[in-house]
Amino acid sequence: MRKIVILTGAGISAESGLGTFRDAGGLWARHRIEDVATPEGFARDPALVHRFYNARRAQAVEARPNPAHAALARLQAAHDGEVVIITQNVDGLHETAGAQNVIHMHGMLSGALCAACDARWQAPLAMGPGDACPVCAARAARPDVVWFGEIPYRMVEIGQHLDEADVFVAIGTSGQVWPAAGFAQQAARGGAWRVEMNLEPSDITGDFSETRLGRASEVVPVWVA
Ligand code: BV8
Repeated sequence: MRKIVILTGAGISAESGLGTFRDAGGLWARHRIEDVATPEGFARDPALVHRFYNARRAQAVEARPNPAHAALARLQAAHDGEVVIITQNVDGLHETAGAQNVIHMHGMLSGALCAACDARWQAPLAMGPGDACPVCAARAARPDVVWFGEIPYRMVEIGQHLDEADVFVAIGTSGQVWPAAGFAQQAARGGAWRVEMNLEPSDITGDFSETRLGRASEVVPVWVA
């Protein structure tokens, strides 16, 4: 039974209306990474960071999965071997499309985290700098997302999946953010066939056995069929 390990990035949610990071006009075009996606940026201006994530959380709750998310959920349900979905995305569109056990290596917009005691809870639609932790009452609530300089979630589990993969697929990622950008190379060391599906060649196109260019909502359902 072939084990399929899939990594998704912002490109899979682009056709659901959620901005990518690096495309023209993308999220980073309007904000410096240092200001909105680092612990230092949060310490400097928590209100700005909460505004950045509140806007994305409001967009994410309105967004609907597209045919690419649906195709991956179908693959998980129909494939006789294991299908593991690892996402860099913090939206919940894979789950809304019916995918199971999605690994959110960069966290989720729907999660809140206490910077003081590490408690986690369901984030309200809008968070602010004065929000208190429901466990320790410290006014240290932050989005439960992994910022630059922080360690992504479930890396040991992810490494095992990459070592065991027979097929590794990357969908809608520019391959510019580590450690996700190194996953194809790790899968190659384990002998996996590697498929890249992206709108255009990425920084890591050379790490793949094949590249299928096009919009995820068209390319992914064709590959899953
Ligand atoms: C860490 C937070 C140590 C939530 C994000 C090695 C070398 C150089 C630098 C580093 C390195 N190792 C570590 C670093 C530092 C840093 C890093 O990588 N910096 C970069 C900028 C050079 N990495 C870290 O700090 C990471 N931590 O390494 O800790 C460690 C490591 C391992 C084990 C233990 C300890 C933490 C990184 C996490 C940062 N947080 N998000 C949020 O705000 O969302 S990253 C952010 O970028 C998102 O998660 C996003 O998903 C991610 C990657 O971007 P993409 O998903 O690829 O999106 P992008 O816009 O870039 O590309 C979209 C692609 O889709 C494009 O190619 C486009 O063509 C395509 N596309 C568009 N439309 C479509 C489409 N494709 C198909 N169909 C379409 N319709």
